[in-house]
Amino acid sequence: MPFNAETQALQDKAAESAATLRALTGVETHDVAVVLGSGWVPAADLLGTTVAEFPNTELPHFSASGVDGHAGTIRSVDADGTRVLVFLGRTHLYEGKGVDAVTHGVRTAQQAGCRTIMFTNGCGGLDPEWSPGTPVLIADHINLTGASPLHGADFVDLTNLYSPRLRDMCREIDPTLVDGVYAQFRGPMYETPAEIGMVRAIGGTLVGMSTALEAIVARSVGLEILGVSLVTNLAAGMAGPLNHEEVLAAGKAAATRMGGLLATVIRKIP
Ligand code: 8IG
Repeated sequence: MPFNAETQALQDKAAESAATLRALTGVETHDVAVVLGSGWVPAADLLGTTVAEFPNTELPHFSASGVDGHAGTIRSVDADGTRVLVFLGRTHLYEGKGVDAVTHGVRTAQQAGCRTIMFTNGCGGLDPEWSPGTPVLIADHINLTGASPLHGADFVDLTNLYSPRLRDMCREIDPTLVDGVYAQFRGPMYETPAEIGMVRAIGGTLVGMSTALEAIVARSVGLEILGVSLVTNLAAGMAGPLNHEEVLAAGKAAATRMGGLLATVIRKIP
C-alpha cells in the first residue's frame, strides 16, 4: 500500500511504537487490536490471559491521555493463541492534541501486525427503546467533527467500513444485538436537544466523541473493523435526569456481557 509522504511519516512513527511494543511484550506479531472506551474496562479481563501490561507512555509517540489525567494502558493478551493488543483508554479529539494523536494507536496496531481492530465506546442513544446498558453494533457512522484524520489527497473508500462479516459473527453469538449509526461529535460538551434533532433527521442513532476518525484510519491502513457501542444514556432532551447509580450498574453488567462477546469473536477470527 503506497502512502503519501505525510502519511508515511505517521506510519514510520507507528512502526517505532510497534518495535518498542515487541520489545516490551516479547510478542512478535499481534493479531487483533481492541480499543476499550468509557465503561468498557471491565471487559478487558475477559479477553484472555494477560502477557504484559504497561502505560502507553512507555511506547514512543504516545501521549498521556486525558480523562482524569490517567495515562492509557496497553495490554497484550493471549486468547487461546490469538494475540490481542488491548488499549484501555484512548485519545479523544477534544483533548486538542490533533487527529494524529487520536489515530496513532490504530496505526501502531497495524504496524504491530494486527489485521482486525475492534472499537468500543460509551455513547448516547436516540432510540427510546435503548435503556442504559444496551449494546449496539455500529453499522455505519456520520463524522460531525469537521475533521479528517487523513492527509493529502487520500481518497479512501468507506463503504462497509464496519465489517458486515464481523457484525454477522457477533449476531451469531448474540442474536439480540441491533445495529446503529454512530454520529461522532468533537465534544467535550454533550449535544443540545436541537443537535440531537439534527442527528435524528440525518439518520444517526448513536452519539459519541470517538471511533469514526479512528475507523477511517483503520480502513486506510487495511484493517477489518468491528465497532460496538454501549448506550449509557438517552441522547440530550430525550429523558429526565438519569439515575447515575443505575446507569453505572447497567454499564458494568453490559461491559461484562460484551467482554464475553469480544472474547468469543476474537477466537472465531482466523
Ligand atoms: I457515555 O450523549 C456518552 N458519551 N456526544 N453524547 C456524546 N457523547 C457521549 C454521550 C452523549 N454519552
